[in-house]
Amino acid sequence: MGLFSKRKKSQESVQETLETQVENPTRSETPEIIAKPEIIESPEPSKPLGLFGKLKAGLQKTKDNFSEGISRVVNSFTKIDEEFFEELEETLILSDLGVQTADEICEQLRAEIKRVGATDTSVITGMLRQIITQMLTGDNELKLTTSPSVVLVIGVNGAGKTTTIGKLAANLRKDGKKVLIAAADTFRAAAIEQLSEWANRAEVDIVKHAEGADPAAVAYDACNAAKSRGVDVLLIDTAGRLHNKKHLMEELKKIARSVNSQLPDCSFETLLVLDATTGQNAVNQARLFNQVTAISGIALTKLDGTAKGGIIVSIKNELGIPVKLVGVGEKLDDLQPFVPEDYVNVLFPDGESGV
Ligand SMILES: Nc1nc2c(ncn2[C@@H]2O[C@H](COP(=O)(O)OP(=O)(O)O)[C@@H](O)[C@H]2O)c(=O)[nH]1
Ligand SMILES: [Mg+2]
Repeated sequence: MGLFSKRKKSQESVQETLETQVENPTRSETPEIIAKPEIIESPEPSKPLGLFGKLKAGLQKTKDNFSEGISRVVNSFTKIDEEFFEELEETLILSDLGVQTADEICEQLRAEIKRVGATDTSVITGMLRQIITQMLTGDNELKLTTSPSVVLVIGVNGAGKTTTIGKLAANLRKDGKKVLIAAADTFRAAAIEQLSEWANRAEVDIVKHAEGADPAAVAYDACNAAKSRGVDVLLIDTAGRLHNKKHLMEELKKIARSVNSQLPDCSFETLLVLDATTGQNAVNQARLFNQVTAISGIALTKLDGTAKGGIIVSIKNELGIPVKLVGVGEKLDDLQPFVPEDYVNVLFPDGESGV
């Protein structure tokens, strides 16, 4: 049983019509949305790590930052008082959970402490585990309930869309799914070539047109091909260099219309790819994109190169968009379904939980 299919439980298929998915109103034009990535260190030579091992290795910097900060606060206070909460909240903010989420976590913690009548800090880590797990849980799986299902992949240039599509295609194929990729980022010939290489590596088919072609036409052809070839999942790559919300919205609407006309009842995901190294800026990007189109899930890339993995919590808590996939490296097998319990277990390993 494969990595992606084994987590598939009974789930309602969200078959919203594509028209309603892209109907969010546009606002005034916004400044160009640009990712500001940190320098990523080259990946370590590969050892055979399991899925959890890879996640753990990928989250190492986040763990160092986050759990060591929490342990320091918990260990330096014996009593739970206002000063303790102030320190804790500051530590959560410094771990990239964002002000709003850090505040909400502390509020929930206060309520729980009151409920159980706790007075010393030994219970804190266990409570934090529970609160954060709960915040992250809900709708974490990609919905691929029809054949074909469609995943439209959006995000700013450099976020990791093309790479994520390649990895996802490989994972799904390993799970026994028939996958097709659509090269709807037609802006540069190099983008089409890059995606073709990933399709080769993942051993899946690709539908592409020439550079400068209409992305909606590529999507249209890809949907037809998906139907006629008995494809299970169609992954659509898009360009990330659109300069304003109106343009982006129109582009995505056109692509969605193509899909809707060819595969009217398909299971449809709009996956926003975010670069974790950009920290809270990624949360702002998600907010902007969500005004342009209804995002159904997030793929958070480059967790392996950053201590800012805490943003997973603020994305879910502040925007209500579930993280569904995490990228922990540049290789074909460096994409994982996001499992909240595993994430929390990496950040608070057993034995440090205080429970
Ligand atoms: N370390 C690391 N690098 C990644 C990850 N995902 C993508 N990248 C790198 O990010 C860069 C941009 O990726 P690309 O897929 O071309 O982004 P796109 O412009 O959104 O399509 C490439 O060099 C990728 O190898 C990841 O999870 N970890
Ligand atoms: Mg690309």
